[in-house]
Order: sequence, then structure tokens, then C-alpha cells
Amino acid sequence: MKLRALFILPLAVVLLSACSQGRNEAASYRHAIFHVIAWHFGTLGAMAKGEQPFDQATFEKKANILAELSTLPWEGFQPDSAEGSDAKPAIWENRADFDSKAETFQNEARTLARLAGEGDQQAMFSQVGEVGKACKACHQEYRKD
Ligand code: ASC
Repeated sequence: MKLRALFILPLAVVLLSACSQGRNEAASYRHAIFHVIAWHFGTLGAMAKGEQPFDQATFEKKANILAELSTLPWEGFQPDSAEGSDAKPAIWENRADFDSKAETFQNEARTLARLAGEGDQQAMFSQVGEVGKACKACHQEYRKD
């Protein structure tokens, strides 16, 4: 009996962690999207701060990519997918607030893409700040440190 437990316990641990990995496909999905978002937003931020030379075509392209990407992570916030991720359970306790912050981020990203198309540098750079604020608003409340 003892010997059997010796084999069954580790097996149970492996199976359970495989299950939770499966469940956290949702977390992996949203994490991947946020990673790509951070990559493109990083360039936009660097241009807005003068840390990287401004290039209209690059800015516009990345602003458009960002607007598209901003719509993608949310389906990854499925119920019971907080575990093992940076997402706080508060997301699922305050879902309406979380959704409205997600909506704000998408709106700000869309505005940035529109402004990028219009080519007014000052407006574009200041809108990068608004997008950053929208990132931060959600991270402060709903992402673990
Ligand atoms: C990023 C990034 C964030 C946000 C945030 C904006 O590029 O990875 O989490 O911008 O810093 O305030």
C-alpha cells in the first residue's frame, strides 16, 4: 500500500499540473498578446519621449498594429484562469470595472491610430501618454506586482 502511494502521488502531481497548464492556456494566450503589445508600444513610447528618432511610417504602422492587438487579450480572461498568472482574482470579482478599463484601453489605442493617420506629431505623442495611462489603470488594480 505504501509502495503504491509512492508511485501514485507523484503521478497525481504530474497529472494535476498538466491539467492546470491546460487551463492556463488562456493565461498563456493573453500573456503572449500583452508581450507583443509591449513590444510595439515600446517603440511608440520611445519615439514620443525622443529616445528614438521619429519616423512617421513606423509610428503609423505600429499604432495600427496596437489598435488591432488591443482587441485581442480579453477573451483570454476566462473564469478560473488566474492561477499561476499575473492576473489578480479581483478581475473576476469586479468584472464590469475590468471590462470598462479594457474598453478604455481599446478606445485610446484606436484614437492613437487615427491621430497617427492625421500626422500631427504633438497630438500623437500626447496620445501615447493616454494609452500608457490606460495600461497603468488596469495594471495597478488587476495585475500582481
Ligand atoms: C508598457 C508596458 C506597460 C505599460 C505601462 C504604461 O510598455 O509594458 O505595462 O507600458 O508602463 O504606464
